[in-house]
Amino acid sequence: AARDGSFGWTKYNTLAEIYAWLDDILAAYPVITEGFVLGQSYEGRTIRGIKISYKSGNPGVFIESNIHAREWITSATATWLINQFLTSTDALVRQLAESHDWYIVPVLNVDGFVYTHEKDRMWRKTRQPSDISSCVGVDPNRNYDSHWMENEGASSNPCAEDYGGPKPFSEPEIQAMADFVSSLNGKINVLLAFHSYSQLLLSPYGHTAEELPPNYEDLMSVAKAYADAVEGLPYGTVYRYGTSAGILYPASGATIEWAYNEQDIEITYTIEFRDTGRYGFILPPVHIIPNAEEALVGIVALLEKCEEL
Ligand code: ING
Ligand code: ZN
Repeated sequence: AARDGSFGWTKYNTLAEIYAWLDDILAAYPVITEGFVLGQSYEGRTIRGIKISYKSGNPGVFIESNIHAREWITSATATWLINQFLTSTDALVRQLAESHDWYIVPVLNVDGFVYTHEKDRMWRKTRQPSDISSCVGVDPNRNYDSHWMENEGASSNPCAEDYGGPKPFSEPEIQAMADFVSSLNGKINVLLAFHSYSQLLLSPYGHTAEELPPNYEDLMSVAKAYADAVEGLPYGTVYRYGTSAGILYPASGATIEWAYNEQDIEITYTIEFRDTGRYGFILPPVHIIPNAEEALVGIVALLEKCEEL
């Protein structure tokens, strides 16, 4: 648990350490926080989340983190944000924390995450075996039922890193996410999916570069607010932004695509955190707090910009 000193932001934590810390947080803030269970993973682990709500009826912000197993900076950042939303004394952070309902899942791909700690640091996918191949796992960020497998946005080869799976929602973790977000019934206004690395804000669409989303201008002005806020910090970190298919590569069946196209959540981004490739996924722990500070000022600016729309 947090009190015995095993959890912190000067190192990367295991799933057990994150869950023990989450229990401490839920116990310390019983009025403002509520734990929720998203569902069970293929290997039977519980996928947990936390809702932070200072008052009911606030606009909802959903944060999905560590859908890709090796992207450890994402859960380190998500847990740091949870702590900030509960403990920050900064007036702007407090105001923002208190005026939104936060739903945060620090580790979505729990099986893959444990596998990166115990067996293979560079694992990306889930851990469900395939019926047609000896290769294991599906790219969970290609498994949502939204333009699934269209336009070469995912691979049909089970050995590929971007394998879309045998069918949409074949992965229990992704089905659980979809069921939970749908059950919130329009209460989510903003959905952020945390990834690493590349320092990018990616908006829909991922399934095509031929077309732009209807609120493209808004998505870009909100992304610019995030990037400008990060650049305002003394670290000198630069974020670029654009649509997934436009500035990165075509990708179908991703979380933000499903949330935007099928759930009518109008503000959705994939955020690719530090760095730009020097360390890549194996980002040294000294980056955790600076990266998290960037995420915090970015999200504050993003939500402020949303209020102007
Ligand atoms: N990148 C994301 C990926 O799933 C992405 C980029 C997300 C593209 C969503 C399109 C839509 O490939 C990483 N680093 O995982
Ligand atoms: Zn990723």
